[in-house]
Amino acid sequence: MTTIDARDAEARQILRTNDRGGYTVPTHGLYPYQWNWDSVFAAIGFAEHDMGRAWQEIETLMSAQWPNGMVPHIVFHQIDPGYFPGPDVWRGVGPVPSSGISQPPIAATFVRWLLALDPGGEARARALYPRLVEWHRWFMTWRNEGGAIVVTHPWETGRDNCPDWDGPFAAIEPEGVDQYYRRDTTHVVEEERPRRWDYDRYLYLVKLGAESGWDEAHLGRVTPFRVADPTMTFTLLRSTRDLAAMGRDWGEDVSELEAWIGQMEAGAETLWNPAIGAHDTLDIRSGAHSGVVSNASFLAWYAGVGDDRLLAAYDRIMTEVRYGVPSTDPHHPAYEPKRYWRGPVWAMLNALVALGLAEAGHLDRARALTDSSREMMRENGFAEYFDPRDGAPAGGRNFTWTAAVWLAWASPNTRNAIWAAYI
Ligand code: 9WN
Repeated sequence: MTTIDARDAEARQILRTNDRGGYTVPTHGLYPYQWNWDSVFAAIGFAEHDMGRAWQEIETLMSAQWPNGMVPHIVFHQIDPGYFPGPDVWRGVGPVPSSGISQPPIAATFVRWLLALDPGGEARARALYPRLVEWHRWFMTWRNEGGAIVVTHPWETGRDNCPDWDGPFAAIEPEGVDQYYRRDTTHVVEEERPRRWDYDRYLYLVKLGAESGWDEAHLGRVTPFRVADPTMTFTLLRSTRDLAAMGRDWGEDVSELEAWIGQMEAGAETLWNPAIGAHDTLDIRSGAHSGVVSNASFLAWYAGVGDDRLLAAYDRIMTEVRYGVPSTDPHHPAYEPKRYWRGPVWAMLNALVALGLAEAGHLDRARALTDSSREMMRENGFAEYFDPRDGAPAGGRNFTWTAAVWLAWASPNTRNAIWAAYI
């Protein structure tokens, strides 16, 4: 039986091994570049033993910000043929080679946490502040549908192949996609990855964006894929609250941020689907809700808009699996417990759900989720994701964000003051 102490040491070692100098890769081989929200999780892991390195992780990410404010989802610092699609396919237009879409904007929240853990880092947080405001403004300008935040590619939500996209994807005929060779299935068995059907559509949407020079005004008009999403809406809402709190402390004018918060609170409500008792995605093109309860649905508490209406769905789903929170409701016909975002448990998402539950006063549930996640990682190590039936590890191994949330949240030896306040 692996002990908690042994896992602490292993988690630190994973962060060290995946460190490429100023930025961290999610895992060796499968993901050889800097990913946006992975890096932000890495930062909170580094904060356990190296605060300077924690700040640097987010600074490196933000240095890839585009002139229009967008912060890309992948930054291609050093070319690696082991990942597809690479920079030649994406054709990003920022200061560093990058993808052309963003990812869940959790950074402002984590910057506020780093500052709470390291008040001496105020100058670094202040330097990041205007860049974060610019990024949030990009979302509110280009991705704002009545206060709900939309994506133009599933990869943007970080929940690549969840069943929420099945409806909008069925309406897309991926014509004109050049022949391509996937690299992901050379690292991970096919059953744990998205299907070819999904990849054809992922690449169709990348091509559409790249050919437009990532012109958001143009894409907003022509793309067949425009879907309002709980991951984006809830993380941006939470991050904007944290950004406004920092700005207020520093005497900044935060009226624009406050207006965005009001808009997003209203927008979040448009994602509420009474048929499933949870927030889900809303396809702007067809007007249809997906009807899928996902782990992102339970980020409502983290966003400060979760109310007791959501508890029934949470309690039902958590009694159906040994390890929660499954990325797709096990009762949904599309549930697949080993296939990526169609069922498996993601520890880093659990960390945010647990914190939101605790902040909303649901302390027993927050502690139960923390305990079961700790057990899952202690037994099975730091995999990319886990099978909700038995915790079996799946996807990539030695994963940065899993190791990071172990250190910051799940390990009773090392958890930081943010989570320790409740759990
Ligand atoms: C595409 C790096 C990323 C995560 C995402 C996860 C996965 C990439 C892929 O890996 O996506 O961005 O190639 O499958 O879905 O959440 O940030 O860990």
